[in-house]
Amino acid sequence: MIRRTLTGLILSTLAATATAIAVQAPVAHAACTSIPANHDPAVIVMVYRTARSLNVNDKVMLSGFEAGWVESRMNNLPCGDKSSLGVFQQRWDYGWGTPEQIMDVVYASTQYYSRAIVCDRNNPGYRPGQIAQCVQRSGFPDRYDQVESKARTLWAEARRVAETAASASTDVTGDGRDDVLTFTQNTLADVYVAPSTGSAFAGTSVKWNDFFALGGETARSGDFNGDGRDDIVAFTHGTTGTAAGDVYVALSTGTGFTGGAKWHDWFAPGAEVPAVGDVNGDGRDDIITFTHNPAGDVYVALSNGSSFGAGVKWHEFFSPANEYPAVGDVNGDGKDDIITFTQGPASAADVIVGLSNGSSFGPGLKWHDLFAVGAELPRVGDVNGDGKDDIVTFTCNADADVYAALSTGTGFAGTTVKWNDFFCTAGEFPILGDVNGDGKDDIIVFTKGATNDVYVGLSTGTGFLGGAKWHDFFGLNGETTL
Ligand SMILES: [Ca+2]
Ligand SMILES: [Ca+2]
Ligand SMILES: [Ca+2]
Ligand SMILES: [Ca+2]
Repeated sequence: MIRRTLTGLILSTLAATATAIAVQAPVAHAACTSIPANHDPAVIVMVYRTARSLNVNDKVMLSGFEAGWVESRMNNLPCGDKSSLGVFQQRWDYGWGTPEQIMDVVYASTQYYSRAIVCDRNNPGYRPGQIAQCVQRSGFPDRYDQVESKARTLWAEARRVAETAASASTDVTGDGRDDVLTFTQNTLADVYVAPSTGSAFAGTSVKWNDFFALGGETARSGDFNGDGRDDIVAFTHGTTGTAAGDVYVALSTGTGFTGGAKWHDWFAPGAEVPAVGDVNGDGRDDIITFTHNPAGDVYVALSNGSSFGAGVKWHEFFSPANEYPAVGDVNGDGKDDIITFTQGPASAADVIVGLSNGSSFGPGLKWHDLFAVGAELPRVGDVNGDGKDDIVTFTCNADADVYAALSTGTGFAGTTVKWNDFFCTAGEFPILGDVNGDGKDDIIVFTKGATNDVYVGLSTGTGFLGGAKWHDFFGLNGETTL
C-alpha cells in the first residue's frame, strides 16, 4: 500500500528547490513589449489547483487571482519589469527562486500562496487585495481590489474546468444502483460514501478511505479492475517534482476502498483535464486526458486490471481550451467515445463526438448544433435506457431548467426539450447516475451551501420526476462530489 503524506510532498519540493538553486540566472532579461489582453486558460487552472493543494481559504484564493490578473493578465510571462518573471512577476534576485522555477506556474503559485496564507493569518482583517499587496509589495497597492470582479470570474472558470465531471459511474457497492461519493480534499483527505437503497442514500459520515485525493488533485470513479464495483482514482497533476503526473487508484471492496496504489506515473500533468471510461470495451475502465490547450491532444492509458499502460495519443485535436470535454458510449457499441461541448453562445453551442474504434478516436462529428449554451453544465448518460448515452444540460440558474437530447446512434435528437423545469439552482452541483437501478440515468444535485442536501429526479425515459430529497447532509462546500 502506498500512502502519500503532505509532509513527503513538501520535503520533495524543498529537495528540488535546493538542487535547483545552483542554476545560473539568465544574463539578459527582457522587458515585456506587450502583455496578452486575455488570460491563459491553463494558467488559471494550475493556479487554482495549487491553491487547493495548500487548502487556502476563499479570501486567500481570491487574492491570488487578483494578483495574477494585475501582474500578468494571468499569463506565464517570460518577461517583465526589472527581473520580474512569470504569472505573479516574481523576481529571482529577490529570493523568489530561480528563473526556471518562477517560470513553473505550480512553483510560482506555491510561492505566492504560501506567503499569502501567512499574511492572512497575521492580518485577519485584510481584504483580498490587501493580502495580494502584502505578498507582492507593489508600488500600486490599490490595483488588486479594483479587479475583484474579474478575479472572481477567472476563479469561477478555473473551478469549472477543475470540476469537469460530465460523466461518472459511481456504483461502488456493485448492486446495480449508483451511489454518491464525496472527497473532502482538505488536510484530512477523507472519502465518504452514501450507498443507494433504491429510494434514498443511506448513512452519514461513513468513511470509505481516510487519505485519498489531496486538495488540488482530481478525483474520479470507475471500475478499473472490472469486478463490477466502481473504484476511485486521483490525478495529482503538477508539473515538476516526484509527485507530478501520478495516478493513484483505490479499489472498492464493496464496503470500503483499499489504500491508494500508484497505477501510472505520468498522466494528465499541469492543467490537463482527465476523465474515465472503458474506451476499448474490455470491461475495465481506462483513463483519458484532454490536454485542453491549443494543441487539443487526447491521450489514453488502458487498464490491465492492476495498472494503466503507457499513454497513447488517440486524437490529434479535440476539446481545446474553453470547451467542455466528456466521455460516454454514444453509439452503444460498448466502447466509450469522447464528446465535447463548445459552450459558445446559441450560434456556436455545438456538441462534437469522436467515436472509439478500440484503439483511437475517429474524426470529430457534429452531433448537435444547439446545446449547453454558455455557462450551462452539460452531462452525459443514458437517460432513456436504450444503451446509448444521451446528453443533458442544466442551466443551474434562476430558471433551473434541465434539457435532454437523445442519442440516435448517429446524432443527438431534440432541441430545447425540457425534461425538468426546476432542478439545480445557482451554486449547486448536478450529476447523472442510475440511482434506482432501472437502467435509466437519473438526475442528482448536491445543494451544498447552507443545507448540504442531495436531491434526486428519477428518469421516466421521457422526463425527470420532480426532485425528492435522498440525503440531508452530504457533499459540503469545497468538496468534490460524484
Ligand atoms: Ca478498458
Ligand atoms: Ca462507442
Ligand atoms: Ca439513450
Ligand atoms: Ca434510474
